[in-house]
Amino acid sequence: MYKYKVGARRVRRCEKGVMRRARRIFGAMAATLLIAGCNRHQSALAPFGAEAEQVRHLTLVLVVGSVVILVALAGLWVAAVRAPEGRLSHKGGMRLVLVLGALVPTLVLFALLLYALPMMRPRPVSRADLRITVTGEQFWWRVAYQPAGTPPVTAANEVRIPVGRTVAFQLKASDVIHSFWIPGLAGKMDMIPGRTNELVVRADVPGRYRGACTEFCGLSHARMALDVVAMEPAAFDRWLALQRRPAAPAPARGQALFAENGCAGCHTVRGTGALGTIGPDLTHFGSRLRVAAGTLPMETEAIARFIRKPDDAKPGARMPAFPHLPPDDARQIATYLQGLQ
Ligand code: HEC
Ligand SMILES: [Cu+2]
Repeated sequence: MYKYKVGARRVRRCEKGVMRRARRIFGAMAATLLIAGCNRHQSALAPFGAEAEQVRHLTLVLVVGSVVILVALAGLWVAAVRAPEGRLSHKGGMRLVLVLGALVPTLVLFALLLYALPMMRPRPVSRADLRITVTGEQFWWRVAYQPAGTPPVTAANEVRIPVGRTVAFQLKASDVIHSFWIPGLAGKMDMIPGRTNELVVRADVPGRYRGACTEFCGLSHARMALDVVAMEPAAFDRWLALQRRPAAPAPARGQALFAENGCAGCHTVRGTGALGTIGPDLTHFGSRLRVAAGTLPMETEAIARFIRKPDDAKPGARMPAFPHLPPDDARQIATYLQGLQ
């Protein structure tokens, strides 16, 4: 009797423990969902473009559809278990397996195919539409805007697009396979060396968003992000005209240090003597939102540290370190680069 009581108490205590743990796990899951739901910056469920809206729509149809099927199957299972003995025949069971196991899935999949195929047709592009070539590099993005009838404008690590207009991304890679994904704008598209893939999109909601490389491309693959700015068309045209201009640096010691340290061998600053093309174009570096493909904030200290030791922020980065550069010189160069608006 005594033993039994202790056992019951223990069981009760154990049950309480299980309940507490379950509550904690459910709480954590709910919190994760809530946090994920708050991210409207980089989320396929918070579309700002027509193509991503289709992806979201299709996801919704699939999720609701599969829940309906799951509930119907559970209902069937309950009915089968509860059926009085003798009501169910083997033949009837086999017929049910044939219908639900072969006929219904065939019909459902065929209907889904008919429903989804038209969504895969890309939006038509005309000669007047803006083309933007984006080339994946280890571990950054080379960008060239090609508005119809005018020479291209080079930039890097950020794309700006006009809302309401068709934009055709021409996607390439220079070294290994990368993948271009702006979840709020469209689905993924691979960037393959020696090929040009086209991704046609239309942004509908102005704002600041984020994209990322989604094909493992090396050590700093996870530090290969992309700021995306969707702008009103008139503001976009003004912005592009400014990007087209050469740099207008204010006189700064940083400019001389930039030349002396050989940075110009890899970086272009149009309008100065810097013509390198191995690294990102820095002509309007200061107008970018972030540094080194979304890795660092646009702040003097962060840039100076990156210049001296790029590996600290981006392991495996294809930019040599300049550890011998006095920190103050690095700060001077950073200030000069930030001034390139
Ligand atoms: C051998 C070529 C090479 C040299 C020399 C070089 N860089 Fe770079 N630089 C790169 C590459 C490649 C990247 C891209 C790194 C990444 O993000 O993965 C880069 C990135 C940068 C960035 C970030 C650009 C952006 O769009 O956010 C800055 C700033 C920069 N370099 C400044 C300098 C300065 C200043 C010097 C000279 C002290 C220098 N670089 C010398 C190749 C070079
Ligand atoms: Cu990549």
